[in-house]
Amino acid sequence: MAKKLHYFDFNGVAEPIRYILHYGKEKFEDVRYEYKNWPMKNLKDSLPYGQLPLYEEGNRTINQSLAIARYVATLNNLVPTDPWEQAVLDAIVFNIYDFWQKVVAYIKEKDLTKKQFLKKEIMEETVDYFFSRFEKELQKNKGFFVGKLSWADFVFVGIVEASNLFLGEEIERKYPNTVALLNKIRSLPGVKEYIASRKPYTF
Ligand SMILES: N[C@@H](CCC(=O)N[C@@H](CS)C(=O)NCC(=O)O)C(=O)O
Repeated sequence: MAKKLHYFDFNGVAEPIRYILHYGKEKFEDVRYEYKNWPMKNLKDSLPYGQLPLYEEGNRTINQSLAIARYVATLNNLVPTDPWEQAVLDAIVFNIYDFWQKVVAYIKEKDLTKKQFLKKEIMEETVDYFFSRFEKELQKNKGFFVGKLSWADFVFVGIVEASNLFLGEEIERKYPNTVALLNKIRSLPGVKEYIASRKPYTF
């Protein structure tokens, strides 16, 4: 069945999905829309909730980046079978997205003074609040979120990279377990070749 992932021409919330699909050596069409042309009314109106990403498989579609990431991860043995571990990872990805929502608020803010304030808050408080906790999880689980590679690791790395793109920072700098996980995911077979072939992202 033909697989297609529709998203913008930057990393954002779709990059973890792209990473998982490449890691799984899945054949898929990586459909990218130029953000500067958004909103493309016809496309937006055709989307179930007016937003991207959208994942297509044959004649079926799903939206919501985490649902898509979890689904493609399941196809590639990146979701544990143990229900407790599954719930632990669900909690982790929601924690990662709680952090991401702060970055989204910064991205969306149009008022420059407020935007500066949000960035200062993220860099001086929010990053440490979340990343000190993520570090503890990684430390106690052999460098992963549940002791072995899982979909949460991909979501984490993708969100760190997306945050860096929009903030113009390297938020992982002070967090050694995070840096190690980034390097691990980026050098996985499939992911490594994809990164080497990808155009640099700008925003
Ligand atoms: N909760 C959704 C959020 C999707 C979302 O915010 N998409 C943004 C890009 S990251 C979008 O489509 N923005 C354009 C718009 O809302 O018109 C998810 O995780 O997939």
